[in-house]
Amino acid sequence: MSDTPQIILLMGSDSDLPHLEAGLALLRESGVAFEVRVLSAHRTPEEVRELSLGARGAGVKVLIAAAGAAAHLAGAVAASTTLPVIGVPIPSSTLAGLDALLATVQMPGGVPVATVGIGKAGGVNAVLLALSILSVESADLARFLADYRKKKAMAVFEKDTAMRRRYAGGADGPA
Ligand code: RP5
Repeated sequence: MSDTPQIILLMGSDSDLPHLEAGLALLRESGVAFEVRVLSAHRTPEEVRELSLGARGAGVKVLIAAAGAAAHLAGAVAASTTLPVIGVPIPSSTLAGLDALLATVQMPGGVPVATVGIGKAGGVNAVLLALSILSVESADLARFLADYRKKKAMAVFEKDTAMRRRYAGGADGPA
């Protein structure tokens, strides 16, 4: 695959990383070229704008922007590009991510941000959504995503088997 980053994942602070590591591991596994940046809508607004303005010309296909608290990063990115932008609300403040969710999802009409759930599951889903977008033109990625779903289903079947064994016999079974 090409070395040009297809996906850029931005986070507002390196303190957001623990919530994004599972998604980043998945991104690595996918084999898609990506770049990870720490840029802040409030602390480094010029750099956010510069990156967003140049992304399409640089061959980037999807941007993921993760931020907590007054999370304006995804919106600030979307303001300067028409590429797909996926926002991940990070639970980094005393409001546990509800603040970031509302700040990320409530974009004014005309400037879309596809917002996923708060925290780690959101980080994973943001990566899966970005890969889904790329899979429109990649049979390899479509296969990768189908395999991922199969593995998730297998994990549920294993848990189901374990649970049925544990409670086999119902009311008459072992405590
Ligand atoms: C947000 O403020 C960041 O995305 C982070 O979630 C939060 C706190 O940042 P730090 O003070 O830890 O750098 O912009």
